[in-house]
Amino acid sequence: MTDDTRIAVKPNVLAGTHVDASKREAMVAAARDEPDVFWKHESRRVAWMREPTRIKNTSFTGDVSIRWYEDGELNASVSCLDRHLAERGDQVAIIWEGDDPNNDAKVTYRELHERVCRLANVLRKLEVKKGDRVTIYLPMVVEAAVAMLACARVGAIHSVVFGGFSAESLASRIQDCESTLLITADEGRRGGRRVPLKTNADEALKSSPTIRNVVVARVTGGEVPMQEGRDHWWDDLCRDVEPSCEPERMNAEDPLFILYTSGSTGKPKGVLHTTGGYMVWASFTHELVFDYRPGEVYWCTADVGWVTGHSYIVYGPLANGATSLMFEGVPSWPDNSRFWQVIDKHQVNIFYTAPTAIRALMRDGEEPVKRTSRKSLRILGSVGEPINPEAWLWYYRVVGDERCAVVDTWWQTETGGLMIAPLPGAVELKPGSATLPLPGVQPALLDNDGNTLTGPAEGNLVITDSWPGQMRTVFRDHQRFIQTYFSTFPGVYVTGDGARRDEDGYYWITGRVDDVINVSGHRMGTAEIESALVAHPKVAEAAVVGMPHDIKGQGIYAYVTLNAGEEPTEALRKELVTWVRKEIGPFAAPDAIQWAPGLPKTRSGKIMRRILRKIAANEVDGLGDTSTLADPTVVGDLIDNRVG
Ligand code: 6R9
Repeated sequence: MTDDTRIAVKPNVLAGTHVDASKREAMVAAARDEPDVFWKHESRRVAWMREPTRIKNTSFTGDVSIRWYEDGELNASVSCLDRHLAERGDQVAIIWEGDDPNNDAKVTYRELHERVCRLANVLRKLEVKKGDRVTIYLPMVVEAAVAMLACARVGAIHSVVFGGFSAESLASRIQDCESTLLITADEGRRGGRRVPLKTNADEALKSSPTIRNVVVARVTGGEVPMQEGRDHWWDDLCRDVEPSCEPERMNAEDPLFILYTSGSTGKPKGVLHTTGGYMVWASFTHELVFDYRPGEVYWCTADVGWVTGHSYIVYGPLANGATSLMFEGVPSWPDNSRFWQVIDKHQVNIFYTAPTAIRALMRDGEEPVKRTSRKSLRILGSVGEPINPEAWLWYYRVVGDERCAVVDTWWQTETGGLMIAPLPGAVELKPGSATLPLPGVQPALLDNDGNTLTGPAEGNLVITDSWPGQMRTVFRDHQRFIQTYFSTFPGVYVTGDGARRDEDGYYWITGRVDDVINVSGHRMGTAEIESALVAHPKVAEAAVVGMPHDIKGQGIYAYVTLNAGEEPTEALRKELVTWVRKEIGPFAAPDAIQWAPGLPKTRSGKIMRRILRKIAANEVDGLGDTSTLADPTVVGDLIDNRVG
């Protein structure tokens, strides 16, 4: 595969495409040269209670201040619900497909509006006020979208915690933002198994004193303990309130949500998104990149616990009046044809998933795909990690029958929405490349000294000016925001990713340049896994790096030094894996643990991760300079005892 491999999208897929190549060029120029005019125009995508007159007011230097539409007022739930009622109240807003293939449901915009209003009234009754934080710990059920929108309606800031996180991870996320209310469920369902959400929540609540009320959705009907006065069943509460609810007037810069995400150091950061700019960006990118047309069925397979679920299951599609499919299950259950069966069952037109899922399904060959029709499909999206050209081509050929555009979308929790991605019909595709920046996105590549690279080059991917969906701050820690994103290279937003730009200006994301790893699209800081490991009483020290993994993209490789006198046994290895699952969540379980009597450190005590990454990847010939190590002999021992 070379950079010249180009794929032009078949015209029949694109009849009536919103944006063609020349329109795209014009949009890119307008957004760059006259951002106030361009983004004033695009602001019409959301329903304002007070139209903004001040559009862009941003600075990437000094104290870093990002404000968009700052005198506008709106409520995100009105943009997603109320304003659709007249025109498409009876259109399906959410198709819910259960873990069990015989279990599904359709919720119209009118029904969704009523469910959101009822829960919003419940929140008000439980004294949740504008600016309060509400933590949401739910499986992939319609209630998750209802809960997010109900928070938005009363002006509460939601913090969704992925249902795969452990009690400990949930507790630390509640503590950091001091939520006063938790919304959870009895249990979740995934791949035929049950996930004990309420039990985990109860465990977390032992160390979460700020929570006054817990609203529990009945999902499986499983028996769970309810604490009198604190825990309430969702259905009981919603029965006794009005089906309509006055939305809170929010300033465009009032917070909409917090989403915790991993960085290279410290505990996860509370990424804060505000209302106006985020909603415009979610709507704009969803319509352009997925070429969304009224009446189409759109399916994003992400979990609402990640940013992709926020922007591309809930806010973007609903702002655009789309029919958004929400899937409770997994691609491999009851069998590995499930995705394609769901596509046929609900006549899905646009499908958006992660490379890790594609790679896992590829392994099972074409038959599970080919036994389904998939005729309804028009656009295929990819997100979460770099997609290798082989997986891209399989997606294009086998899933899309060479008929559908594949849109590889690069973005981050911090960016709120898609940043680098093709507009189908306007941009020719290259397998493995996220292609070109969207209108309003100004990427650049810098070398390690901060010099801007021109033409074809590889370097640190930065964004030189603000876009409406950008995160505004780290919740209650603006200094950390500045430090993390604007200090390595002053004056630009540092993404933490590396990228290559080819002769045609196409971007090829090469992966993280920091200590963040991406396992099956789950983003984790190596520091988080290390601190979980050293919390074990037998562990003295740990260093975690990513290693290449065929399906997951990256696997977790941990070097562990035990306390003096502890025996490195197989049983202890298993115990440590279980320990990390419990501390963080099942997805953070190490794939390999190597016992390391010593770690390669510089004389100042800094672990040389470059070396550990090479050993984990079994690239021991190119270890580079090890002369600055305090004790170079540890390297030989580590190489000899490599695992796997
Ligand atoms: C949306 C999301 C962000 C990190 C990002 C990058 C990686 C996401 C990608 C991609 C290559 C793509 N990433 N999409 N890498 N190509 N299309 O995933 O957000 O969980 O914050 O992760 O994921 O490394 O920096 P988040």
